[in-house]
Amino acid sequence: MALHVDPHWPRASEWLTGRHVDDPQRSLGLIGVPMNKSITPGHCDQAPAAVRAAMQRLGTWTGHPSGDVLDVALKDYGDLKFAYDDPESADAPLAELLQSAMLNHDAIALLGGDNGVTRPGVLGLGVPLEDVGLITLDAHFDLRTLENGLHNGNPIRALLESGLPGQNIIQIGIAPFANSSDYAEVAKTAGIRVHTLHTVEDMGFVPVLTAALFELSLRCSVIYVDCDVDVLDRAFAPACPGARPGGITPRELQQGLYACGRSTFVKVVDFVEVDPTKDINDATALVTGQLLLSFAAGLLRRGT
Ligand SMILES: [Mn+2]
Repeated sequence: MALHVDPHWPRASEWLTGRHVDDPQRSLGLIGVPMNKSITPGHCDQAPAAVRAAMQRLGTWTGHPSGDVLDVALKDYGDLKFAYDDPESADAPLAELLQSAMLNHDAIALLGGDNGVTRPGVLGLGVPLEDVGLITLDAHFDLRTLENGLHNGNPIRALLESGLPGQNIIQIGIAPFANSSDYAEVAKTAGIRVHTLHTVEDMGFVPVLTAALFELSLRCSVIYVDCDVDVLDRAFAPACPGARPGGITPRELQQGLYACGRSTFVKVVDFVEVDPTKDINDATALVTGQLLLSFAAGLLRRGT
């Protein structure tokens, strides 16, 4: 399909390929991590390409007084090279790229891949785990046992066992009828703070997230945000195998990512669990692109 060209309407895909204002205020690195080792086999390895392609159909104007995402210089590092079905093979190359990229940017976005990305993402920060805060925006605990090896259902369990203190983990958006009592107990015992969709309903998604960012900023030097797109209602995220009816809306999640972008503590965010082969009318690829743009929009108000 030939795209209409309008010099007065920059596309987010141009921003991805390096277009920005002459004197950008902020800088964001993007790394594709096409991990694909899910409990239910799928094709999350296709997500980085699908999301980048969908950004041809998104613009850069934020709608906020902060203006336009073209004020953020984005550098796309392409897709990480590793064996996509072997999560541990991502550890060393991701740590190396992440730590060098973090020196050059205000923040880094990891474009998964399935949720297995979160484990090497957190470990790859190169920061002692007792100083790392982790916020998951996710319908699931991701605390399954490690007996069948690493996969998309156990990254948080693996991080606990690697030494990430449970008190440093806040999970927001945990869905009813999508988890088990046993794993809820694992979260409780580990000291993880859990905000189910019931809490989110009562207090609002953005207020709960803002409080989590503030709390972790008091006792951690770095915050990692894991955005599992399946926290959205299934109607808005048909490409996420784990999404269920009753999830949050795209606007709530966009506002949440904007809040994460504003926090100077958030150094890395991941976007995971999109399987483009299950998408309908590119709805999920488009919303994931919007979430990346919302985080970048937040960067423009970072520290304010
Ligand atoms: Mn997840």
